[in-house]
Amino acid sequence: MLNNNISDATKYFIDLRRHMWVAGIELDLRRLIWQIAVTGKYISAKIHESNRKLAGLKNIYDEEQLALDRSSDRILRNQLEFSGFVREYASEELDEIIKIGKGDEKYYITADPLDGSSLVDTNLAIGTIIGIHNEPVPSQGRKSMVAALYITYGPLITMVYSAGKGTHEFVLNREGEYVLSEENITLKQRGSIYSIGGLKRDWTENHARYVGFLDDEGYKLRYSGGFVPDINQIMIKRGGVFTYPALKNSPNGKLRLVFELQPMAFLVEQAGGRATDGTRDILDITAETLDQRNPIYIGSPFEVEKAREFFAAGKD
Ligand code: AFP
Repeated sequence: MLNNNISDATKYFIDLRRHMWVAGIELDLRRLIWQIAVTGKYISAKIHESNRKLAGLKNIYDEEQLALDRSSDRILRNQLEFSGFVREYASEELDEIIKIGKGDEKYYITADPLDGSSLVDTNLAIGTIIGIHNEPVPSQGRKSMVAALYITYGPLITMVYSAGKGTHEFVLNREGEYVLSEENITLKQRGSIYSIGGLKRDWTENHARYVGFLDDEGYKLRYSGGFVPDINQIMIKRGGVFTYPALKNSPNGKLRLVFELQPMAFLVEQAGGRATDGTRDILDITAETLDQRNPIYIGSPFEVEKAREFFAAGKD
């Protein structure tokens, strides 16, 4: 692991490949993470090129445009097909897991190629979420997940990864290199912001009491509607809680366990935080189906444990 006291001037020269090498991450995994990070550049170029146009629209040459989330999926899939490290690819954009390797590759990928695509027209940040497993998915997250990462497409393009040796942020610079910006991100025991998805009128009693507690404690609301930037905010501000809860009319919440929740739980745990559905650790939940949804409370230890307490003591 690199020196924590590394100066700002020095750390900007540490690129992603060097960081992973110094951290002692296994060669194939390093190469795979690198290839996915590179894909972020192509997806970001696609976002720019789309000029906010979404599915079903025609471009200036009168050609049908693919929705950005679907074209991001294609970019990712094409890149990984030739990587030599990926046996199977499961994407939120596809109905089935597809075999993209020869059959002897080590890794299984889960991808949410472009999360928050409905925010593209507003010019808010959006992102890509990746999980890397050494067993077929869907399976038990903690047991099979060896790495996770997300890429944010905002004013800056950043990449946050963990291969089980801490969580680190890199910024894409003008030369096209991912350079280290935050090493060993460590969440505080307790933060001061909350992000809450779902309509208030649909909240369960336990959840409403929990939010009431956060309000009384003076937490500030910070919600963009994009899972990646909302989690990234907690990472970079070093604390707080994001929740997309069980709702009266959708008891499993909205977000997908395999594609969204488990990769983020891995990254947050590696940063000293926690993630629960109210009773179980997100990474301990076995997915029954690829598109399974679960409620989530994720962030600093204090807020996540408080959520567990409210659910343990509560009625619903
Ligand atoms: P889209 O990909 O359809 O924009 O959904 C984004 C998302 O899956 C996730 O990124 C957000 O946290 C969540 O939905 C926001 O949901 P609400 O619009 O219900 O707040």
